[in-house]
Amino acid sequence: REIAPGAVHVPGWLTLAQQQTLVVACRDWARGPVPIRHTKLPNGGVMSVQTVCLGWHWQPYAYTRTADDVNGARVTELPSWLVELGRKALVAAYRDQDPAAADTYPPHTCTPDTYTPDTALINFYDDQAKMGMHQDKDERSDAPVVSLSIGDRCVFRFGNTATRTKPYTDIELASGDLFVFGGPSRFAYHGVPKVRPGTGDPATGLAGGRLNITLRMTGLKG
Ligand code: MD5
Ligand code: FE
Repeated sequence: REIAPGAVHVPGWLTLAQQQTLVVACRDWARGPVPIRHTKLPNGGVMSVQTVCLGWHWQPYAYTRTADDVNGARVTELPSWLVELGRKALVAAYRDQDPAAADTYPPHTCTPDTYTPDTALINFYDDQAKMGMHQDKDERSDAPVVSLSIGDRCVFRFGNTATRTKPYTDIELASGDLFVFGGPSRFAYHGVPKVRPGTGDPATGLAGGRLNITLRMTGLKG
């Protein structure tokens, strides 16, 4: 389950009921006030995934409170039940895995008790969508990122902190899986080279595609 120091995969962590709740909530958040959209990059590119944000809006490559690149609206608040879910995720990935080392394992700046994510990025992948290798470094915090997957399976590529190329490890992520990226893995390169169409369970409420929810601490004030 520990793919690299601080990078912990917990397969099947979300119950079906939790996945259903998240799908319903994401459908609501996707409607607005900032509608889910393919993010336009400053270099003229357009991302193949569709994204909606809570708490802070990720406007490549900065966080803002209003979606100035979409419709100028203020983003939806991050609900406290997602903050609570993020803390439970750290318990499952870190504290439960090595109770003796407790909150010092692996080295990270947040215990589950102090983890206070203030943004969620919700990505929807259709059959063709992918995400190229990148680092998440727009946050001014090295607190862990919590990743929740729902729907179709995908290939998740976990790389290294030095280069966007090899060595990397390909991992299959399935519906309900939790992944926590903390400590020395927080700033590793990673991407999603492919989704596996038709591999999700319609009982989640997602008829097709893949949903990924990441909880993060931006380190920003205001
Ligand atoms: C996804 N999303 O499956 C992934 C899951 C993104 C993104 O990459 O930026 O929206 S989050 C994976 C992640 C986050 C932080 C660090 C690392 C991976 N890592 O060190 O590998 O849509
Ligand atoms: Fe990322």
